Amino acid sequence: MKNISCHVQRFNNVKVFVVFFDDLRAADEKPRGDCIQCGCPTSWYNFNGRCYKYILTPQKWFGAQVHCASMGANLVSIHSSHEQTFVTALISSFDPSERPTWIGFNDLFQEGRWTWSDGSEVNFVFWSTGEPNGGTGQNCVLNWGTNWKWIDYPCSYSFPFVCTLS
Ligand SMILES: [Ca+2]
Repeated sequence: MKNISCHVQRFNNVKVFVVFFDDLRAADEKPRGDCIQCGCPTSWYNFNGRCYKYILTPQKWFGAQVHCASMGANLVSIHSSHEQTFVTALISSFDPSERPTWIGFNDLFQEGRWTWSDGSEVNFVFWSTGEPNGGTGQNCVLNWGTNWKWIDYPCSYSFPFVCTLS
């Protein structure tokens, strides 16, 4: 019984894997194994050994982080252009309308000092032109669907988000 199918898709000229569920009711056979979900729990997706999950239900940034933490995860941290492309492809595959999506980047603790909520090193940024520009009024970061770059935004707005297992 096959309940998932995997497709290779090009996004910004980078080859990524996208998984589609054909029949979630057939879940008595665990959908793991030979593709992108390898090593990840059901409905999490693997990129370079980490597991990612897209959450469609909008939440404020703090609520999103708490939701991720309730699953032993954090809001996603992004460390390369390939990872940025994977996360964006994951979002697009679940949400064709490509709404902006919270990521774990923030300067909540010290204005202008951007950190990841999972504590990982900041070794890659993908700011949109002119960003960040919100000062103390905008301390959380969205992956913005128009060009899929990052903008700072007020943390009190609700958006979908991506979690990553630690
Ligand atoms: Ca700020």
